[in-house]
Amino acid sequence: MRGFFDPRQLAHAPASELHNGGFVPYAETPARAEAVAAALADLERPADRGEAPILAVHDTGYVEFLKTAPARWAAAGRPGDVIGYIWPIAARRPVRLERIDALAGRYSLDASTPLTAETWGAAYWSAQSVLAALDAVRGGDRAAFALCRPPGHHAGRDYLGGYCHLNTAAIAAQAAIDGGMRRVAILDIDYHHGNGTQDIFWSRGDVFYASIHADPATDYPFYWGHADEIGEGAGEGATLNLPLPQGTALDAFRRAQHKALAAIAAFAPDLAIVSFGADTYVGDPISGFALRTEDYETLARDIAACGWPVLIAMEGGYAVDALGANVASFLAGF
Ligand code: OKP
Ligand code: ZN
Repeated sequence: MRGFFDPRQLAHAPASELHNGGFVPYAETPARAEAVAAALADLERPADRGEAPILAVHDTGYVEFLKTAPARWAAAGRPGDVIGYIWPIAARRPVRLERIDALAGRYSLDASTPLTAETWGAAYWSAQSVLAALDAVRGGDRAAFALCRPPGHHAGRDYLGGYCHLNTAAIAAQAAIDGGMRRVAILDIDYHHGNGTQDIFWSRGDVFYASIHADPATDYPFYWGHADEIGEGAGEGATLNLPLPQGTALDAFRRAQHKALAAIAAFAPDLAIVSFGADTYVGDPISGFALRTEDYETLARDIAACGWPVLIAMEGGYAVDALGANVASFLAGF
């Protein structure tokens, strides 16, 4: 299977994140991507397909914010990485936002995703990696892998959060549709619910979003991912949430994935995009499921058996020492 990654994705390295009342080392490290790259032979560098496929999903003002916020932060005399502290919880009236702090709140979901001067470049190449993998599948490959880092599934049209800035799975889905595919399914099997992906396609009937994740009653992102969230308008029924309790191991996870695959099969997609997180691993430091390395191959075989072309986009996975083996196991299932 071809895989894509650009070393410029490594440059984003915030110092810390706000966690349980204090600043702790940032969990979404460059070492994660290095571990995956080391475990997979010959990842290819993506070509540059430009900003248009990014802007087909993301708001122009938001993209401008990602590019310029670090310089504005520095110009305001601030130390460290850009981080918001005030959020517009009510309706967003079109008020003029002048201060960097106002913008940081406007364009973010949480305070666990600081921006550095290198963030835009890393996110840009993460998006280019997923677009390159899409082209491999469009060219006839049964499956292709994008080592997306930073990850994408918490990022919405106009907000970052959960270590995510550009929604790579959504960018690939939109590019697939714009390239002539009629229906795309996204299967999100990261430990966390992909609130950004769900939000982007919430009212759309051409992109099916199915997610298996830790119950938002106990886990980030808390506000989204409940079973009764099913989409609306043309998208009603095109969102499927399968929350599972902490402690979930292979059997229950696999049963949930069978449900998701059956729903996707009924949707009859031209392409399946898998938002793959290995933070479902038993040894993950920030998560609570109990999958083992060999389980990823089993889950991948179940997906491959459905017969759709598959684009695999990397999301989370924070047990760095096991991450390469876990991703290799998943890819082996295809
Ligand atoms: C990203 B992905 C407070 C805890 C919040 C955010 C988790 C983001 C996971 N620092 N952590 O879905 O793997
Ligand atoms: Zn996750």
